[in-house]
Amino acid sequence: MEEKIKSIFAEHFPYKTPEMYASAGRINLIGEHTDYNGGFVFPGAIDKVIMAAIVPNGLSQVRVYSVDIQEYAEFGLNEEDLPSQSWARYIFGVCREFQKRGAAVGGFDAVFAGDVPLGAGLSSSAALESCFAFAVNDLFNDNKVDKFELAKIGQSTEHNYCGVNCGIMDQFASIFGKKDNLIRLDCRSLEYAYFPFHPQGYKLVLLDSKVKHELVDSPYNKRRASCERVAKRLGVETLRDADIDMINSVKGDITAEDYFRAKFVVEEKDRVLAVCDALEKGDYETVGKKMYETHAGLSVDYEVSCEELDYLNDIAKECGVTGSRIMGGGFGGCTINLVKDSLYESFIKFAKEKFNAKYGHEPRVIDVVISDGARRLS
Ligand code: GAF
Repeated sequence: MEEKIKSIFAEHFPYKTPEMYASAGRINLIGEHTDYNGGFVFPGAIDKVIMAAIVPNGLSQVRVYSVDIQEYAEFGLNEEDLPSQSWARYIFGVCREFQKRGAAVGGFDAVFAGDVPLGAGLSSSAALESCFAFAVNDLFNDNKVDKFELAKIGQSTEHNYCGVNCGIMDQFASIFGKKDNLIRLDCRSLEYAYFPFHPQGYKLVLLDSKVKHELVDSPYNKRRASCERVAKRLGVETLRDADIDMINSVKGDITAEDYFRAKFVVEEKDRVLAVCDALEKGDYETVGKKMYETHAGLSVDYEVSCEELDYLNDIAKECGVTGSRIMGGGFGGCTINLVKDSLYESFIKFAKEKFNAKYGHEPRVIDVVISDGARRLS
């Protein structure tokens, strides 16, 4: 991918050799919809990236070509210069968020491409934001903006330019990702710890339902609003400060929908910590059990699953897979599966056949390796 991007860059912008940057998509072992509730998450960066060739152009214009979408965008750096292409808004947003923080950004020329599957819930958008945030910091700010702020720049880009009121998990994982390590992140304090992840005798595999996951215009923001209403009713800042007894105590004053959303969040918060403990002991059976519990909660209480993802979860159960659940925001995308090595081949074969028989296409199998996050390549 690197050579291809460089050669396309040379065609579009022949005058100068660019610097190369990359940032990663992410998986999340457990802890969904907890980030914007101040809870814990447990993600890791993966070996699927967005990669960009970038060089400052001395103008106040950004000129950028997307290899995968085969589109070119050109925009200025003022608020009114918002580009019309939705993919370019991620880059524009990153530039604007640097400016809002008093950091430097000038015009630049860029070409980018990626292998983070789009719409699969692996956070290609966070990879794009983090790649450009890392590059702008390196090229215009001598890397003076710290990594926490880089993650926040990506998150604010989603809020202010892309219409998704997301939490910090995806951008944090993309920026802070470390090879062979998952990250336990406390989304309230942003304290984090790396957990070496070498599941002996198990594999992590994603099965993409190919139901397009798209958080823009999805009910994602509605889920967040439900949680905020319950927190407000309880008089706490976020549901991080609530437990099931507190939620039960206001059951009569909130809608049934809000009740079930909040119930899921407080249960999920505890599951993340239980999984971290289990991992430290090498107890993968408990990890897997919690993954199934998360799936049930996301499907029944949080209602972010779909028929295809529930079916993939049922198939995993039927095969005796250790753990399986919807991953990411939901509304389509992948399941993440923790599978014993000895079961891997037969599970994949069985899942493909059964899913194909019901939906007329096979799920896409995505093997992932836990890898480094944002970085300069050259
Ligand atoms: C999406 C969001 F971007 C994250 O912030 C997080 O809320 C996730 O859905 C659900 O855990 O990926």
